[in-house]
Amino acid sequence: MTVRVGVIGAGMIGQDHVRRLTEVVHGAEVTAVTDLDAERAATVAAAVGAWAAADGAELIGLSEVDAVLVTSWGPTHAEHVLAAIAAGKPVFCEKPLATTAEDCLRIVEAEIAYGRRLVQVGFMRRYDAGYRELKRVLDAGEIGTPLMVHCAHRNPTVPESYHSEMAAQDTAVHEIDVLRWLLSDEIVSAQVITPRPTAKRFEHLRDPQIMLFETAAGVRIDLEVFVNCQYGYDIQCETVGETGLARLPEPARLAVRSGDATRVAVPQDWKERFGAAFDVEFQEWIDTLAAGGEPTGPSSWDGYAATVISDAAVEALKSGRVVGVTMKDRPAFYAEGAR
Ligand code: NAD
Ligand code: ISE
Repeated sequence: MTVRVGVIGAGMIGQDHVRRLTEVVHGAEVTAVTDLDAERAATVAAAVGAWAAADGAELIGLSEVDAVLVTSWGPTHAEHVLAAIAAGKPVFCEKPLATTAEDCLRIVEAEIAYGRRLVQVGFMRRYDAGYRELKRVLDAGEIGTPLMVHCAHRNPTVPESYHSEMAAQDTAVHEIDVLRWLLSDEIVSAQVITPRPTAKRFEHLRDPQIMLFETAAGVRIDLEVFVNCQYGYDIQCETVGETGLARLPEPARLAVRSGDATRVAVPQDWKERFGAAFDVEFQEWIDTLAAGGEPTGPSSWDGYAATVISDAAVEALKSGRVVGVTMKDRPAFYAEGAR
């Protein structure tokens, strides 16, 4: 069975996912596209022989759309995800699930009321081969009980519209999700320290930031978020356990020896660094839907948790204090192995 996907938001990542669903993933077809910019929607739709819908509501209602992909701006996600649930259609939502904890909870409640998982959130790192290997090693107990995790999330530059809160909400949110998953643990507090700011930033931005998280089991995580590092898109993750250490591998790149030096290129953006992870993420999503199953990737609950924890980090940045994470109890619907 071919899964017919409607795409809401034909910007940078929306266009990349349209290409992926059309050229890389087996068993999928993009049948409709919409965007606030109607001309953009028409161009992207025409290139793949899809219908350019007037808006998200029309797209979700189309009988030619079996599943919905939301790649519009974050504040619009909740509206589209809730509409897809109301229509009983599976929906893949790029991160964040929603920009407020309240909206995330509305989605969680709507999905529970529907009685079946429909939502998957686009935390693609869970599909990266390196992170999967790291999880296998941790789960197998090969480095003993995890005690500390040292991470870095660096972007070469960010646009002027990127503000200090986005370091948690837009950037660190990937580590927040992947570390909850890697450690099978929950983050319970956040603190943010601000080193000397880089001169290579827009004046309004606090950059870099060091985020310190603690988990329920007492694991300490330090995360450097540095979004104007200049040299590349660099993701580091090292877990220290009682009997060893496991480090995320560097992406495979050719090593060029020339003169008296060895040069290995550093990826320049998330598309390059996580391209293969996105491919796996979408293939698995489509395969599950084609088989009539419920999505197995990051859930609405994971989307809610990530938003609550990044909100705590934002509060920690503003207050300079250690901020406790206040989260609802996890519903049985989302318990591990429940579905
Ligand atoms: P973008 O600005 O390039 O594209 C967003 C598009 O959505 C624009 O074309 C805009 O006109 C359209 N849009 C906005 N509201 C809409 C609505 N209500 N209905 C229809 N179209 C609408 O942004 P982007 O970089 O593509 O990011 C989109 C989303 O993807 C964001 O939530 C972002 O956080 C996420 N993202 C995820 C990753 C990742 O690593 N997983 C990377 C980049 C972006
Ligand atoms: C962007 O939205 C992403 O999701 C990237 O993975 C992240 O590195 C970047 O900082 C965000 O702005």
